[in-house]
Amino acid sequence: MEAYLGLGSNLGDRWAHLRTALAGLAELDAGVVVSPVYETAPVGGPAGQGPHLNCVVRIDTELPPRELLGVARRLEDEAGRVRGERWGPRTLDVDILLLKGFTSDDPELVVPHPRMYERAFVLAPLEDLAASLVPGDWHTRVAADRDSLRRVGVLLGPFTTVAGRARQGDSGGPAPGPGC
Ligand code: GSY
Repeated sequence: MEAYLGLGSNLGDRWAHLRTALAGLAELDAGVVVSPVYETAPVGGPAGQGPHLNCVVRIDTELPPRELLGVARRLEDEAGRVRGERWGPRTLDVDILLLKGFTSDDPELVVPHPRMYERAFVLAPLEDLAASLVPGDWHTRVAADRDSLRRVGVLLGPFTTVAGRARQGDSGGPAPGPGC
């Protein structure tokens, strides 16, 4: 099944958390494609939080949705995520956004993700990966949000990075860590 996951981090070594999560997802299957990484202003939650790094990943997996959710939570736990304040700062978020051919309104796993179409930090990287999955009007609909994000680089590793539309100022990302 084709799955789209949103990754985010705004606590600790944000690049390392994203890289480790990607390595964990790459172990599931070879078919991992990752968008560029965006630095984004926090949406919701307490004031004073640092900016997030966000990207979207597409994987091709045989795992049933519930098991994929279990993997997402395990990766968050392994990043030392403390489940405290709602929408508070977090080392790692792994959100299931879309599963091709599957919808769910189970409160534990709502698919498509209930807030994804209001979030520029999801829509911008998702558009890089699969423009046809993103509503054409989002640039105007979530304009304020959209202005608060900028592309800051790419994650390097044993997966495909989608460059999207090249933009002046893209840094190419910081030096990769071990294994990436
Ligand atoms: O649901 C994702 C966690 N999250 C984020 C995020 O990943 N990025 C930004 N910019 N704001 C966020 N607010 C929440 S909650």
